[in-house]
Amino acid sequence: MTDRAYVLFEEQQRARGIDLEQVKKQLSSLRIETPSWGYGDSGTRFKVFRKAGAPRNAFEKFEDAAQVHKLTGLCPSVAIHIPWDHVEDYGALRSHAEGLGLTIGAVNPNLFQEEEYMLGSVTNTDAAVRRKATEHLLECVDIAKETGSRDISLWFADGTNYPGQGDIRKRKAWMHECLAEMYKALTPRMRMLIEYKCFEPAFYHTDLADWGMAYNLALKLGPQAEVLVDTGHHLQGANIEHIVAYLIDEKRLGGFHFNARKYADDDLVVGSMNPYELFLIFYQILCAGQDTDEAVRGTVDNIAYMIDQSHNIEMKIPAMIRSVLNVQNQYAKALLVNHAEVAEAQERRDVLGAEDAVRRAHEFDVTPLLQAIREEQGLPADPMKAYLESDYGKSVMTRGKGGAGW
Ligand code: LRH
Ligand code: MN
Ligand code: MN
Repeated sequence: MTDRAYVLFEEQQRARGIDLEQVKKQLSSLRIETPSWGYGDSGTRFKVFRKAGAPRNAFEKFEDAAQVHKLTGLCPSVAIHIPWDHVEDYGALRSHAEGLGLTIGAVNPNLFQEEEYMLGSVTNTDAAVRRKATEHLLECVDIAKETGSRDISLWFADGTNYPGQGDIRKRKAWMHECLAEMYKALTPRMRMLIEYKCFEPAFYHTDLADWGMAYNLALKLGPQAEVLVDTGHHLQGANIEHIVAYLIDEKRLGGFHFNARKYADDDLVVGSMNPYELFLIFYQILCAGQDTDEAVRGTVDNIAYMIDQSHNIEMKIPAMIRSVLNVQNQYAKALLVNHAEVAEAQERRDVLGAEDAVRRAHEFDVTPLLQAIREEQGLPADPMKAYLESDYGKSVMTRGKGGAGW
């Protein structure tokens, strides 16, 4: 590598005691799953702007996702959402994905769009509705078997809007009962990733409002149930990296849904507003990755990094490219933390020294490093530019308007 910027970067990092070969190895193994629903026409409750060229079905969503992987080398799997991505033959969808160099990732059941679920799905007072919801969960386990998916991500819109509207403790028991039935249907390699959200669409109480409730449920279900941290699902000021460190230490962090949190749930580009938070999340993960406890390291190795964004005004494929590049960027910066330096400062009880050792890593421009890696992997140095200069965006215009929404 003769690029001057990279030579300088290499010198600078070696002088700090950073093993760049190791950094490159870790960077090269980063995988970020993209969501099928991030490619289709989607939006907010106010308006969905229909875009020409939007994918019309699950097969076309995978074609768009393949572009993101082709240019970034980061996204070989795509999460699906059922029934948004319902197809007659999941084997055919799987072959289509594989033909594009992709695999089908997490299966996401949808328990929030049927009339019957207005007052809850797995927490509904009506046993017939809970049965219907459980059947859908079981259907998703079967789909996961066909698609070869390991993970089933569970997010529930369940909750109440007013005090007294529901019996909170009964709802808790019903949810546990339905999920325990689902748990029994899992194959040994499958995982249930349980997502929590502090509010919305219910505004008085959410049945799984925070990581503690999701963790408690996972504990009760068994070792194949883990917690999924959606970065958009916290109250302002929540220290997400603390939650991450805690869950890894308890060996129950299953994965992430990345997006940008401007209020609570939203679907804006991850890293666009608070990249330092993302960096600090990765810093905690990397700290845990050095743990002497093999089980903690095993948890770290199995974290599923996923994007959960439904872009409204953005161009879908470029927005997804931007998102995964932002994640890669912050991960690269976190890899530059000198952990020995932090430990020494902690030992000296040097508060500012420790903070400085962490923050300094964030201040490096990692562009030369990422470009070097992309060059080594035969990828475009600037994936966004490469996409915008490609004809793919134009070629999908034959699809016309009226694509698949969510
Ligand atoms: C709603 C939500 C949730 C799910 C996704 C499909 O909050 O964003 O995070 O994972 O829809
Ligand atoms: Mn989510
Ligand atoms: Mn969400």
